[in-house]
Amino acid sequence: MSAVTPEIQQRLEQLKQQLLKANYAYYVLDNPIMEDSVYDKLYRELQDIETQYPKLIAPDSPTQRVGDKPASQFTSVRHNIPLYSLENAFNLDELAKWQERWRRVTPDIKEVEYVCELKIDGNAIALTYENGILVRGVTRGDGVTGEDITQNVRTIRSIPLRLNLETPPPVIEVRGEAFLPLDEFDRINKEREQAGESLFANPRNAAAGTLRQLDPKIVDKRRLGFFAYTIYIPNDDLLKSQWEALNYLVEMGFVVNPHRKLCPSLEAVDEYCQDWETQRRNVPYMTDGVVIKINRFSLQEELGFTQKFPRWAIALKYPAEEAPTIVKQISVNVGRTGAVTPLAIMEPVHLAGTIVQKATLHNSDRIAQLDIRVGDTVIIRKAGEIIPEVIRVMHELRPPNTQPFQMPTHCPECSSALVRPIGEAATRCVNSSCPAILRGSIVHWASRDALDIRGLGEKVVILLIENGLVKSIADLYELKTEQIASLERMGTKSADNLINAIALSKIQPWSRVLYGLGIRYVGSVNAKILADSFPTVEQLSEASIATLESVYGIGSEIAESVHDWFKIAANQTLVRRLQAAGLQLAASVSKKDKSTQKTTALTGKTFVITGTLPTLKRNEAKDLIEQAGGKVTGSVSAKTDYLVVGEEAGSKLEKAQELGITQLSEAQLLEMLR
Ligand code: 1X8
Repeated sequence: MSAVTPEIQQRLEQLKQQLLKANYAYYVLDNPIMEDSVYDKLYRELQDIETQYPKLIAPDSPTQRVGDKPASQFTSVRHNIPLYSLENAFNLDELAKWQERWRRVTPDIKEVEYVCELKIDGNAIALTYENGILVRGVTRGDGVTGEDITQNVRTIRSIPLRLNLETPPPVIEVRGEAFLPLDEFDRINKEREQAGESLFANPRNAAAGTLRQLDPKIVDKRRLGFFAYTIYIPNDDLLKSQWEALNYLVEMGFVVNPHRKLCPSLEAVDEYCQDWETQRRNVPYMTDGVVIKINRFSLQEELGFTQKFPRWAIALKYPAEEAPTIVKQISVNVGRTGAVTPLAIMEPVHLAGTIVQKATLHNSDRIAQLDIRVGDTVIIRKAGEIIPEVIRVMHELRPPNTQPFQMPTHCPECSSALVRPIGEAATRCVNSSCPAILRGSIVHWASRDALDIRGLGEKVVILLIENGLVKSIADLYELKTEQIASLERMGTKSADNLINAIALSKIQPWSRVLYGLGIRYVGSVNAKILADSFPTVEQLSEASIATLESVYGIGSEIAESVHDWFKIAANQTLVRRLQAAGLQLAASVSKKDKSTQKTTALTGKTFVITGTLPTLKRNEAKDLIEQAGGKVTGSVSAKTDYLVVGEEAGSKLEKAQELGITQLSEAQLLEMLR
C-alpha cells in the first residue's frame, strides 16, 4: 500500500465536505444543490480513496451510512433518561382541564407560552452523540430499555452523523420520531404485494419493522424520515425553552417538523389543534394528533413528572375516524388455527385515507351483542389505522324482513362440523386436512418471521393447493419446476425463482422452523426461547409438560400446546419429512467449526457479488457461499474467481469483464451449491 500524502488527505477532506453539504441540502433542507451524477462521481472517488487507504475512513464519512454486516440480533440498552409517554386528551375540554390541573401545582404562574407540534405516528428513537459524532441509536422499547439499532439509524439520511457545531459538548442525546413517508409506505407495500408477501398494516408498523431489520441494507432501501424534537445536554443551562431547543436542533443539522408553533395562550393552542384536525391529510406522513408542551424549561422542571407522564406536556389525539355504510353480506373466514371469524362485507366507503369494504366482527358473541344483520346501516371505525371494525348498528334504519345472522354449523371450506370449545369465544374447524387450515399453515410457514419464502404468498399457495400439488408443508420440498411452470400465470422463470426460494428456506435456523410449524401460542419469541432450550426437535418432542414449563418464559398454556402437538401422528410425520428434506430441526453447529466442513466446488474460491439478485439477499448469498467454504470480498481483483451478477450491476461487472473473470447468475450459483 502506498503512503498517504497530504494531497490525498486534502482531497479526501474536500470530497467529504462537499458530499456532506450536498446530503444536507437534499435530505434536511429539501433543496438539492448538486446533480445526482456529480454526487455519484464524487462519492465514487471518495470510496476509491477510502478503499485504498482504509485508515482514512472516518465514522462520519458519507460512505459509512450503510454497514456491510447484518446484525445477528440487537442488544438491549437501558436509557439514561426514560422515554416517557404522553398523557392523552381527546378534545379541547380535556385540554383546558389539563391546564387547570398543572396551574393548581404552580398557582403563581400567570402568563404561559405553549409549543404546539404535530404528533408524528412513527417510532420514537434516542440518538447519542459523543463529541459531536453519532455513536448510538436506540429504540424506545418499553421506555426504560430499548434496542441498539445504531446500524439502521445511520442509514437515515436526515440524521447527521456529525453535529454541525464548532465545539460540541461531550455528550448530547437527541430524541425524535422515525417514520415512513406515505409514498414510501405505498411503494413498499406494492412491492410486497407483488412478491406475495404480507402487507404492512400502516406506516407506523412498517417503520417499526424496518428499524428492527437486522440487515442495514434493507433499511437503507426503505427511506425512513426523522423529525427531532428533544435535546438533553448534561449540565447545560444555555437552552431555556422548547422553542429554543427546536431552533438549536435545526442549527445542529436535524430536520425539525416545520409545522411547529409558539402559542401565547391556550386559545391559540385550541386554534392550532382545530386547524390541524382538518389539515392533517395535507402532509406526506401520518400524524395522529398534536403535542402541546409548556415552553419554558424552568416551569417544566417545577412541574416534573407523574408516575407515567410529564405534567408539562400532553397529546391531543385526533378522534378515530368513523363512517356509516351498509352491510351487503356477512361471511366467515377460516384461519390457520381453524378459528372461524365472521366478516362484514360492506358498501365501499372512504375512511382514514383508504377505501374500506370489510370489517371484522370478531366472533359470534360480538355479532349477538351488536345484533348485526345483512342490510343494516353500520358505523365503522378505523382505530389506529389498522383493521376496521363495526362499532355500532343503527337499528332504527333497519329495512323490513331482515334475518338474524346464524354462525354456520359446518365449515365453509371443507363442510365438516364446526365446534365451539367450552369457555372459548372462537368457533373452530377441527378437520386437520381442511384446505383453509392447510392454506393458512403454508402462508404462515412462508411468512417473513418464519421461513421467509419470497414469492410464496396467499395467491400462489391457493394455486398450489387447488392443483393438488401441495397437501402438506413438506410437499413444498418435493415440487418440481415443471409442475409450477404449468400453473396459470406462472412461467419457467417465476417457477425457478420459487423453487430457489423454497430451497433457500433450508438454511433458516431451527427457531424459525419451529415458529413456522404454527403450534398454537408459539410465536416467534417463544420459538426462540424453546429452540435455545431444546437444541433438537427430538429433545423438544420428548419433553414433558413439567420440563417445558421449567423453561424461563414458557407458561403452562404453551407447554401443554407444544406437548399435545408432538403427540399427534400427522405432526410426527410432518417433522420426519421436513428432516428428510433438509430443514434445520436442530440448532446448527457453529459456523466457526471449520473442521466438520466438507470440501465443495466452492472451497477456497473467492466470490464477489454485484447488483440485485432475483431471490437471494446479498447477505444470504454470502452466507451460502461461506458455508460451502468460499470467500466473499467487496471488490473485484485478479484474485477473484467468480462474479455473481444480479440486475443493475455496476462498475464491478465492467472490471470483471476486463479481467476475464467467470460470471455466475444466481441460478448458476445455486446449482454450484447443490
Ligand atoms: C411523542 C411524539 C412527540 C412529538 C411528535 N411526535 C410524537 N409521536 C413532538 O414532541 N413533536 S413527543 C412524544 C413523547 O414524548 N412521547
